[in-house]
Amino acid sequence: MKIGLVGKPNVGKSTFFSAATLAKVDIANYPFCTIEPNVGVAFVSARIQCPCKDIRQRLEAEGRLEPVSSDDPRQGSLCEPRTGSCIAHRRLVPCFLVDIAGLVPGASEGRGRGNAFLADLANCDALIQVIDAAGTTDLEGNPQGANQSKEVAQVRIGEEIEFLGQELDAWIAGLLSDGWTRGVRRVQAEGEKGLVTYIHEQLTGLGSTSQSIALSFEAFKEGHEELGSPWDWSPAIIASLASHVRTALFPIHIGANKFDIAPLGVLEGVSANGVLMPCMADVELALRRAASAELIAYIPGQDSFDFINKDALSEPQLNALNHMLERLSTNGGTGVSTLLDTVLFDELDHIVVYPVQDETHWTDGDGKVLPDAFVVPSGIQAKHLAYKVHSDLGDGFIRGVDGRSRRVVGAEHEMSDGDVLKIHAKS
Ligand SMILES: Nc1nc2c(ncn2[C@@H]2O[C@H](COP(=O)(O)OP(=O)(O)O)[C@@H](O)[C@H]2O)c(=O)[nH]1
Ligand SMILES: [Mg+2]
Repeated sequence: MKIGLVGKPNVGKSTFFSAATLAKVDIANYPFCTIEPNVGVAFVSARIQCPCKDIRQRLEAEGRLEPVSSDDPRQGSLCEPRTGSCIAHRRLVPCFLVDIAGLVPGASEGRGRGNAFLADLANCDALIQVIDAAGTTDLEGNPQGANQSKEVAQVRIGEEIEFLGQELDAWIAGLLSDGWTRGVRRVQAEGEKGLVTYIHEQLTGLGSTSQSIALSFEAFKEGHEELGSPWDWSPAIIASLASHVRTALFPIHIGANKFDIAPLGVLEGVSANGVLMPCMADVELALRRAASAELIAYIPGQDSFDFINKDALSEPQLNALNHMLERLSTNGGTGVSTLLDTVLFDELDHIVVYPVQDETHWTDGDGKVLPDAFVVPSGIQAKHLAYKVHSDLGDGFIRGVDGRSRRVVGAEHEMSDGDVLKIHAKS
């Protein structure tokens, strides 16, 4: 799972990236992170509590475990995550983030990082456009002064959102136009179905499915009364088709950043082709740093934090933190984790499941409790999950056993959020 951060310069992409990926990660588990400096791991809290809670409840009920003591640093968690962590049964799971610099006018014509930029975008499962909700920068990212009126900020926001859409549209139109006339003539005997297949083929590599192309083609047709033969379509018609396809393939979620200095009500009437969330990336970064320095206890996503040791703080530090505390409560959090959570679990519809080797103790071969948490599409079938664990487990799949009900499940069993599954396979 890979989420790309994109946007014009100076909006706070790198700040968002640093804040979200601040947690120390054993990068040995993620080989490609060491190669690409702009790729990092953000830890997102699973929506369903870690199944180690069930283990604790069972053991406590059987009198084999004392209730959680107030000084337990793990606050009751019993699992041993290979990556991420779990405190108070709040299990953190990895989500890859990419800081994609290079959105400049003309990227679709190869300017700036042009094609490399677009290839980066195409490799992501979802895009978050970080925008400057305060309107403090122009389209090239040049500072325009901190105190912008709501009207000016709204105009800039509109331009900014349109700008990325236009670059993506132009890029897709370019991919479609390549060999268009010849291509569509070749499929003319197959009618519309052939045409949709042809478009799909032209765009493989962008994560298009024939279904998403078919749907966007319907929407495109509705917008045009008389289309005539595809080989006669003007560049403007192909551009319109590209725009419909882009909307289907690249919903763009928006992190309306610098919300701490944005004029009141600036997002009223702003619409996005995806989630729109106010964000304060630099507040998130400051809070996470303060938390790793053990000055505060802050759980990303929450709208408040606790001071750990006020006496250790200088007056400016205390003032700054109090100021941030106020911001958090008026905005309901910094928006950084909440946006990732919403995109990953709601928009991409992913769930967290726990493969184990021992269906009774929920351990792996070494006796580790619930070491792995997999982030997978909702409803993934047991056998597909097996493939994600190891190709041998997929190839040799015999049956699964649901860790909670102990029921045997078949290859096509659909997994739900928080499931624990033992996989039996031929070795
Ligand atoms: N007021 C405010 N400034 C921010 C916020 N996030 C980032 N910035 C500032 O915006 C500037 C550009 O940030 P950067 O992350 O380098 O932007 P990028 O070019 O999009 O990667 C820096 O001075 C940041 O400190 C925010 O939430 N609020
Ligand atoms: Mg940057």
